[in-house]
Amino acid sequence: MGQPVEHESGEFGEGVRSELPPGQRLQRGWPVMHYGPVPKFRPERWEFRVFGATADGDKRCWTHEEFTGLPYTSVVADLHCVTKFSMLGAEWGGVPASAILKAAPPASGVTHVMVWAEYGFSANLRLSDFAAEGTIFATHKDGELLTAEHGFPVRLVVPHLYAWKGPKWVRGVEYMTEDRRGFWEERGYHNLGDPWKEQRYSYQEEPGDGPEL
Ligand SMILES: Nc1nc2c(c(=O)[nH]1)N[C@H]1C(S)=C(S)[C@@H](COP(=O)(O)O)O[C@H]1N2
Ligand SMILES: [Mo]
Repeated sequence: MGQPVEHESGEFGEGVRSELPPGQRLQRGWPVMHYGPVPKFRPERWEFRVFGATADGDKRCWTHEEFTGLPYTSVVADLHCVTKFSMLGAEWGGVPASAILKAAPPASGVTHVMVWAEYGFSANLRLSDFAAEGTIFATHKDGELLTAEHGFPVRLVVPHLYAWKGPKWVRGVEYMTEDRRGFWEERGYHNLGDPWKEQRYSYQEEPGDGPEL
């Protein structure tokens, strides 16, 4: 499968090894990669919304101040861009997706979520991928607040999927009782996006991997 990569000692701690998924190459530094402009953060207008099929049928809304008061954790994760470069070993700090699920429980029929960002950018995820242990709404990277171009104030990181599944500038989560394609999933990218299976493009999808295109 992937080629083993050994980091210079000290960079990520002694003996830490990451692996590159098939077809990926290691990128030094941290490029900025997204479609469209970088949004301006307006704290008085910003809110984080959970809507759709919630357990009690109500929407849930957090101001920026409230959001930063949610449970905080950190996750070391790699970021694999489908254009074939990978950044390894960032430490992301923020609110685990599991904390959102706990604060705003989904209805029992929820199978997928749509994560919404500024300008209507979106990414769909299976509920199981969203609820996975490493999935985190990151506010910090390597101990510092995110920069605007990397998603300030909040970006999603889904360590086990390609990076487009993690919107920067997230504004909300929609609970869904059936799957629907997000921004890149409608535009030729794979509905599931597992880098270890090289699920890059929608033409690779097998029956059951996603809704009809
Ligand atoms: N809102 C938004 N988030 C996005 C994207 C985008 O176009 N818009 N691109 C994704 C892709 S393809 C990648 S590789 C990562 C890149 O994150 P970075 O700029 O912090 O390296 O952001 C992801 N999140
Ligand atoms: Mo990407």
